[in-house]
Amino acid sequence: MRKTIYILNGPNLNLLGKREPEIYGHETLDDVRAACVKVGAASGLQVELMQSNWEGQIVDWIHDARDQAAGIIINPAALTHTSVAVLDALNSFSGPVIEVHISQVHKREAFRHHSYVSQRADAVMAGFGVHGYALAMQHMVKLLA
Ligand code: CA2
Repeated sequence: MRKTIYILNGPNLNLLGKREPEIYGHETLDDVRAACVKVGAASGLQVELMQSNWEGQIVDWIHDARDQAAGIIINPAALTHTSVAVLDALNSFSGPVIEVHISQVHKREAFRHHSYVSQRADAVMAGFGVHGYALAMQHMVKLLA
């Protein structure tokens, strides 16, 4: 059976490519999905990319990943900086977790410098633009090899 990677995206990332291109670029989540599917296909990994504006939905998907996914790539968006619930859910998942931020959060406002999710993440990407997702997929391939 092919392994599946969940790529989870938090609040407002549905606007990717449609607003604030100076920070987040012009590419959409569909473009991100296509790039990650391509990386996965070369290594026999399947990709499921989801986005929600609801914290509880992200938590539920992380719980689903316990049975359904070999690894999680997550851009928790604003929940990065606020959500103990997302951290607790990730702590219940035993596979590799990679945290992705499109922007270089450490160059931005101080409140973006702290991440609850980083306490669980096996790797963190920030400032690579949306290319960070495909890079995270490449690293996921290595972690699962
Ligand atoms: O840089 C990232 O990927 C962030 O996770 C994005 C979050 C922000 O709260 C984090 O501090 C860093 C915001 C996501 C909002 O996404 C938008 C995309 C396009 C237009 C408007 C919002």
